Amino acid sequence: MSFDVAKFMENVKAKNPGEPEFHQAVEEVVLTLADYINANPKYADNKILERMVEPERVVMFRVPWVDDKGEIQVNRGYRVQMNSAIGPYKGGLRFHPSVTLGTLKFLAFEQVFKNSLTTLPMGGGKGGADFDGVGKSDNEVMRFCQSFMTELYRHIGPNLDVPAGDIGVGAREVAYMFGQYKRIANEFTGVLTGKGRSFGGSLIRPEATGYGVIYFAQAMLATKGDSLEGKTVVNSGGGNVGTFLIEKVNQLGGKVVTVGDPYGYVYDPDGIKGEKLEFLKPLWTVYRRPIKDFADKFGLEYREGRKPWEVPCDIACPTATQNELNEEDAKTLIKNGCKCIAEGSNMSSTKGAVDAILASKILYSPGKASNAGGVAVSGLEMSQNSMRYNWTSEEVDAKLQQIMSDIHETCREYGQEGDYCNYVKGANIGGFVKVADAMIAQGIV
Ligand code: 2IT
Repeated sequence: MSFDVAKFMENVKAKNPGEPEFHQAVEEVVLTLADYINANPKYADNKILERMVEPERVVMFRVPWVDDKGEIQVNRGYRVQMNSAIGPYKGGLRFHPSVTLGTLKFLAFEQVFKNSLTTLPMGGGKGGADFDGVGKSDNEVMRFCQSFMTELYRHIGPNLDVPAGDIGVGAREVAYMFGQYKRIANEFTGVLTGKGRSFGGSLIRPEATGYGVIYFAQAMLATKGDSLEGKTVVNSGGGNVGTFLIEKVNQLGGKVVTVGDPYGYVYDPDGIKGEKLEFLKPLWTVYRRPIKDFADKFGLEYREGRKPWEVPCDIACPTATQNELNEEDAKTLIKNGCKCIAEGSNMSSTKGAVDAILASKILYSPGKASNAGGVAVSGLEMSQNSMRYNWTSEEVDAKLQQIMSDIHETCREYGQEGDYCNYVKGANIGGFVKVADAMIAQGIV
């Protein structure tokens, strides 16, 4: 049975109307997998892709809560349990007004491949709500998180589904949700990751995604005999991923000259370091404040309504959200001499951008490979919780570095084409094989 991409995508679109991001994520994967699947007929015979695009389970629920004025608010909550062939569902929760079922299906689909690449036993899932934490008081956020968990708790568990943070869900939200789970389930267990240190969180989990992106970039550069030393890096996000990415670039002798938010970006030709970086770290993740505050505080240039990809650089790191880098941005980066793009956000680039970047043959890693450090350390947090033991920062960081290096090797194994490595193809095939073989072994379930 040969695999027909066009027909497959037609079915996916017909069955999942109004979910353009899900279509985009699936199409990218099936286009890069088609040759491999045709060369290995067991995958088409077993309808593996047809099964993988169908979530094992989706829950959608009402999240009612009362704001500080005493008014009733209603949000919509979700958990997409995409694939559990190789482990319990694992993936973040996103709280953002843009969240829809389609967004979470795309993220859950990506997560299946990413988690497989980490080498750890984790299936893929994603969840969240259309809740906007900006401008909400601590008590409002707590009440929302408690209401969200009051429904979600019956669908998750340490051997079933282990959520974590994502956009709009940081240490504070995870802690409130953990507290509510513990209270309702009457059990102290590692049911969420990204927890506080004093109740089962792992060292290096906050740093893991940003550090991991740079470890991956380092591995890509090393294939060209190059390093981060002396490099100029352009970065978009000022959240958890972006800030720790900046820290790692600084440690390795490079400099990061931009940080942004949906409204604009700050340009700092000297590089964001020292006191500036320490101010920046909690600005969004704790205080949910706009990036303009950063420019104002240090007298830096704020470029309103613009994106950082116009700044000439050696390396570009999108760390904000999906489709933040379009075809025009990609062409501008390449024209200005950018040699490496390492994605920190999930599906950072539009299809047009990916095509332009691949055609240029510069070093390019998709988010599912280079941002896997976050979920990898979540997997290590689960291991530590199960052992009732904590590793030191050095131990966790060493494991993170090893995992990023292993992911890089897997991408090369499946993506090397002569002296060029197509990391998109490598990550998709590498992530697919383990899950697909487990699904075949487990029968038609
Ligand atoms: O996109 C991601 O990999 C995450 N938001 C982290 C997921 C996790 O379970 O740590």
